Amino acid sequence: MSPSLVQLVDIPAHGDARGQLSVAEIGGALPFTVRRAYWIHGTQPGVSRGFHAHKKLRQLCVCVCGSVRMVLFDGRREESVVLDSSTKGLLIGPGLWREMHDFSPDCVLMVYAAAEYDEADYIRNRAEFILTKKE
Ligand code: T46
Repeated sequence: MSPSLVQLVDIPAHGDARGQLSVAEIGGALPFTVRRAYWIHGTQPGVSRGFHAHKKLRQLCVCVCGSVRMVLFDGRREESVVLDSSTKGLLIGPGLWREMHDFSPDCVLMVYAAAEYDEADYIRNRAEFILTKKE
């Protein structure tokens, strides 16, 4: 059986009477050194994002507030997962088409990336992405 495209990792939370503190660190939830972090927020109702793949980039996505549905496609199979917890991270490796749908108005999606921003690492055309899988 093929491995799942959706790779979720647990993010430990330290809760006490004051609230929660969640941790992503190397050797824990993070399997790579973080070179960049960005966050997606203020997404307008009905708007979807993503629609690209990365050639090399590895990322960990954590929905720290609200919810979003992530869709992953490897050129053959498509899988989807709703991220709605700050204690679950979605690892997305290279060679996966990703889309983000159904953002809640309060959604804040944190993304930890293994490399700096590089537009040359993106494949933004779905047909071109599918062709890379046939090479
Ligand atoms: C991904 C999904 C989950 C930068 O200048 N620096 C950055 O580090 C990033 C990530 C983006 N940008 C610029 C490029 C565009 O002009 O910000 C603009 C929006 O980026 P984009 O349309 O690629 O955003 P999303 O939400 O479609 O995709 C993003 C990431 O780009 C991508 O790596 O995997 O989130």
